[in-house]
Amino acid sequence: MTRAEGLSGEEQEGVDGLSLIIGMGATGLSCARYLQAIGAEFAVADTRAAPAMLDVFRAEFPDVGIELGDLPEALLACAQRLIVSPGISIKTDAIAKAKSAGVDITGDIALFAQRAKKPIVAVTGSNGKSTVVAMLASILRAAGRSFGLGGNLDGENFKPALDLLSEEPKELYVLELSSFQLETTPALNAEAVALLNLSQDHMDRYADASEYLSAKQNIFHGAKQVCVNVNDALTFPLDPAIATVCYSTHGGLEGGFGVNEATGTRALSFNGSAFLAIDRMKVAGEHNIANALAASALAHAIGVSLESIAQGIANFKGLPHRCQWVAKIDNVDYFNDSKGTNVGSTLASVVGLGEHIAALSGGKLVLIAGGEGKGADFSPLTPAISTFVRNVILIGRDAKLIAECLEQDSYSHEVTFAQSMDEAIEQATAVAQAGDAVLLSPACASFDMFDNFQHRGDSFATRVREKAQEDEG
Ligand code: UMA
Ligand code: ADP
Repeated sequence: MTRAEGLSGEEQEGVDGLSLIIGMGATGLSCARYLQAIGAEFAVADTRAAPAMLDVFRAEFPDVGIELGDLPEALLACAQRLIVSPGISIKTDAIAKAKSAGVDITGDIALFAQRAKKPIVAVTGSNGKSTVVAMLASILRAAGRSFGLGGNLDGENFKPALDLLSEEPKELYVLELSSFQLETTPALNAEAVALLNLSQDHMDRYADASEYLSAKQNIFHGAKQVCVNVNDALTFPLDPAIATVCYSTHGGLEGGFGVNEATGTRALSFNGSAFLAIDRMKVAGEHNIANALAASALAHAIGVSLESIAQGIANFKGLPHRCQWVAKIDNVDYFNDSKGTNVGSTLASVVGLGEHIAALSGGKLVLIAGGEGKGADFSPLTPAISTFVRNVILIGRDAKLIAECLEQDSYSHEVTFAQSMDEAIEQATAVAQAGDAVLLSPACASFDMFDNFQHRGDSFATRVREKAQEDEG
């Protein structure tokens, strides 16, 4: 057995014996780098015959065993632990069997939590996670605090959590965590956490909503403070003894964060006193007010001043692929909300943008939706579609399922199908009227047609920008 070097006895325990990393994506790579750096013994496996990063692994870990295809039960059974990537379910037969045989099932976030020497601030929820951690990062920059930012977050800020441990030491760590990551994290022991909201998602991985919620609730284990939305009971920790920092999206809140409406200028408030006029925020929609309140509560929990909180929120410009304006063509605005990957997120953007467009120009939305539905029930979308959407254009594998769901309700909807993103944009352009907005917000995952949601959003934005140029030319 290889002894991991430079670790305390307790730290040693978590990496003794053979670790089998399952998944050769970004998480698997960060685990391999981490285990190599501490001198632990490990092998790697992936259920795919040719994962995209195979060559990277072979080049970086030439002496490490790699297993591809069906997970070999014998190898899993003789490992001390399986470090399972979030993209593969721990219910997978071979993994479940290994678990029953007593093999420890863990993940990169559990390893991170055991090793991190500085406080962790963590965010989960069905929607708004990336926005809240990015807002919190903006607040921490305004406060001059040093921090590592990672976890489920995508884009240029993207960094698997374990990679943060090889960087310069920081004052604290900010993590976005998915339910998949939390499933394998029994004790995060964070300084401050928030479970922002819960709406249906990933029903292809969970038996029901309560199993999904219970994975998310792992974020509370060992937390010193929990930021709760007093309007949403699902955001509360199970243990009432944990300290809470409260926020409310409905009005001001004594002893917590809220929204002051009384003076005529809507403002974020603490203890009922305004600290930032909402018209100074650069991201629109009621959901972003909820996100700003959650970020404020988390920042407050770790001792950041209201002044820095206000500055950080006012500085925050929003993230790509989240209701991002792309171009205006013939007096129609085009928005990319490719990160609208579930029903709750698309609902928030249809309502948020729909209200905005209605107030601005009296216009409506043309909605491009569809993809891999992940077993979702799409019916919660129908009242909002009926109110704000002129036409729905459906793409992807589950387009028919969404259409059937829209047909079943008492509202009437104009629905068409498109075979590609370009065709969807052509149809949208043809039906949109001056003052309308075209919104890509699929309510689905992208993997049936695209590499990921960024690829889907880029396909939309690239074609829309080309059209805008053709229009000018
Ligand atoms: N896969 C296999 N076989 C395996 C392992 C993985 O087929 O043995 C497939 C999965 O089905 C998946 C893909 O490989 O489609 C990637 O899985 P992975 O676990 O290797 O993913 P990583 O590249 O490590 O990225 C993961 C997160 N992805 C997922 O949870 C699917 C990234 O979040 C995250 O940024 C990264 O870890 C670092 O923490 C992305 C995401 O889509 C943004 N997250 C989902 C979401 O937000 O809805 C949960
Ligand atoms: P996540 O990281 O949880 O996927 P993001 O911050 O990336 O969330 O936002 C993804 C999409 O979810 C946004 O484009 C928007 O449509 C929607 N959204 C953002 N914040 C919220 C919220 N607090 N409640 C509901 N929907 C939201």
